[in-house]
Amino acid sequence: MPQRTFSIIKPDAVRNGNTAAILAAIEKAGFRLLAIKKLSISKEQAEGFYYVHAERPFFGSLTTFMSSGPIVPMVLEKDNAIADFRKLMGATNPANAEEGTIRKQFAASIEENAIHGSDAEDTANFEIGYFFAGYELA
Ligand code: 3AN
Repeated sequence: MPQRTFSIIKPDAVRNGNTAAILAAIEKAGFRLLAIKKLSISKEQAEGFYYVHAERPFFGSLTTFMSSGPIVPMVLEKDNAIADFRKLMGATNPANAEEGTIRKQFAASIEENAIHGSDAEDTANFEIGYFFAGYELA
């Protein structure tokens, strides 16, 4: 059964001109692009998205970074999409990311790490709903 996951190409990767290369890697790995857009979000909107991290020491800088420029949120579909996409992204810290992963190729640091991917089905549902209306996924 196809599963949906949610991803964001983060401001560092958009700024560095890596959007198309990252999308190509995602499609090559077998994910279908169900919906995609490009926009900038406010600090408050970034805080709403990352509310689960509100108590973490990096919350302030993470939400400043995520509101620092355009991002590309998208909904992806594939069998086992959530786990497979986490594998394709690589470790949160690019220094620990495996060869061939998106973060190994495109991320500079643990915070500016090029891409986001949902970590579970309930968070995927929340994150998809945060950025996309139902009619955009029809
Ligand atoms: P992942 O994105 O791999 O699921 P999470 O959910 O632990 O990682 O963290 C969410 C985001 O917060 C990361 N993508 C990264 O941008 C940032 N982050 C995580 N850990 C740190 C850290 N120790 N210092 C700075 N930023 C961090």
